[in-house]
Formats: sequence, structure tokens, C-alpha cells
Amino acid sequence: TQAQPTRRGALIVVEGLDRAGKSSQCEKLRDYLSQQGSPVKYIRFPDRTTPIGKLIDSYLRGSSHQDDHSIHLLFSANRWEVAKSIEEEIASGTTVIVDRYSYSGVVYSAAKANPTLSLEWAWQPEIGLPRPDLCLFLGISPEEAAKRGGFGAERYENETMQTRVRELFRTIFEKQNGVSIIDAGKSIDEVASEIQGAVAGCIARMDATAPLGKLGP
Ligand code: Z5A
Ligand code: MG
Repeated sequence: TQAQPTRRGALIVVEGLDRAGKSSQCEKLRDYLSQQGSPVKYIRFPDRTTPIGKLIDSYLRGSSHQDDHSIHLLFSANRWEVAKSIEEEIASGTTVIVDRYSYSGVVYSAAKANPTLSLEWAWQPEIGLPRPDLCLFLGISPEEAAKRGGFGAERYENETMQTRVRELFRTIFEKQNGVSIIDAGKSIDEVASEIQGAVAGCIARMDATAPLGKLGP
């Protein structure tokens, strides 16, 4: 008898506004899945540890300048440099949780209102990256976010950018299938259990024959 093919892992993306609790929830989800005995890996973008990530980090901290298009392509390249390893993890049966992805990529760049940097332009380098099986969008009101601490010192942490980012996330997620909108204004545990429900459903739908997709135009 032949061995059963391994059930592939799921690609789960967590997106959302600043201070919505993405990183807290990704960690909780990772711990929950590993307690269940599900192989799981947690990665985040930007990954500031790679050579490209170091350029991004210095830009975000304000210690270097970059042209808007150039930094956009670096954020995208930072995803491409791990795309292959994500595919390999998924194929081997590991669920990969991703903290911010292409959606943050296009939204923050387009929020700069640079006339030659539209959402459409910004999406092009994302085409062909692994497509999430589930995208969770953590929504939070500006009032709730403010209770979680003031703006930090990084480049995009100001009112003008955050208002545009909020609008643009709405624009892109209105026409996107497979996005679960989560009310991230609730307590950490309430949000976590809502996420666990959505993820359990997604993982249950995975099978070895349905391959991981790729982001399309
Ligand atoms: N960016 C880009 O331009 N292009 C790209 O392609 C990508 C990103 C991928 C840095 O990202 C910047 O890069 C970001 C977008 C841009 N710009 N901005 N602004 P980052 O992911 O490194 O950002 P971050 O530092 O992780 O911050 P964050 O996303 O704002 O935070 P979060 O992960 O959503 O939240 P958290 O750290 O889990 O929680 C924030 C605080 O709230 C913390 O004190 C928690 O304990 C608290 N918290 C969390 N949940 C709750 C609940 N439910 N109740 C009460 N308190 C809570
Ligand atoms: Mg975070």
C-alpha cells in the first residue's frame, strides 16, 4: 500500500490597522495550533533581519531616505525572498501564519498619494506570490487604537497616513473574496477565539490535492 500524501498546510495572513493586535494574535494562534499538534510557523513582514529587511528598517525608523517606488519594491522583494520557503513549508504540511502581507504592501505605498504610485501600480510586483488560503482583517476604530498607546516614532505612524490607510484597506477588501473581517476592538481572548474558529474551518478544508494558489492581477 502507498503512503497517504501529506495534507498540505494552510497559508493564513493576518492584516489590519496599526495597533489592531496583529502580532499578539499571530503569536496566540501559533501557540494554539501547536498545542493542537498542528505543525505551524509564524513569519512577519517586513522581515527586518535580511539584507533587504535592514534597508526597510532603516527607512521606517527615518534614518535613511528612499524614493516611494523604490521602497515599495523593496517591501515586495522582502516577500519574494521567502516565497519559495513558504511554498515548501506548506507542501510539507506546515501551516504558515503571516503577520502583514501584500495588502499592507499596496495600501501603505498608495496612501502616500504619490501621483505615479497607484494601488494598481503597487499590486504588480505582488503577482505570483503565494496566495493566502485565508486572510483575516483586524479592524479597529481610531478611538480604540488610541487607547492602546499613542503613535510610535516610525515613518507611517501619523494621523494623515493612518486615515488614508484605513480608507484604502476598505477599498481593497470590499472586492476581495476569502477575507474574514474581525472586530479587533474586543478583548485579546475574544478576538483570539474568533480567529481560531475561522482558522479551524480553513485548515479542515485543506487537502493534499488542492495546491497553494498564486496571487493574480
Ligand atoms: N509596511 C509597508 O509599508 N509595506 C509592506 O509591504 C509591509 C509593511 C509588510 C511596520 O510594520 C510598517 O511597515 C507598518 C506598515 C509598513 N507601518 N505602520 N504604521 P510592522 O508590522 O512592523 O508594525 P508593528 O510595529 O507590528 O505595529 P502594529 O502593526 O501597529 O501592531 P500590531 O501588531 O497590530 O499590534 P500588537 O503589537 O499586537 O498590539 C499593539 C498593542 O496593543 C500592544 O500593547 C498589545 O498588548 C495591545 N493589544 C493587542 N490586542 C489588544 C486587545 N484586544 N485589547 C487591548 N489591547 C490589545
Ligand atoms: Mg505588529
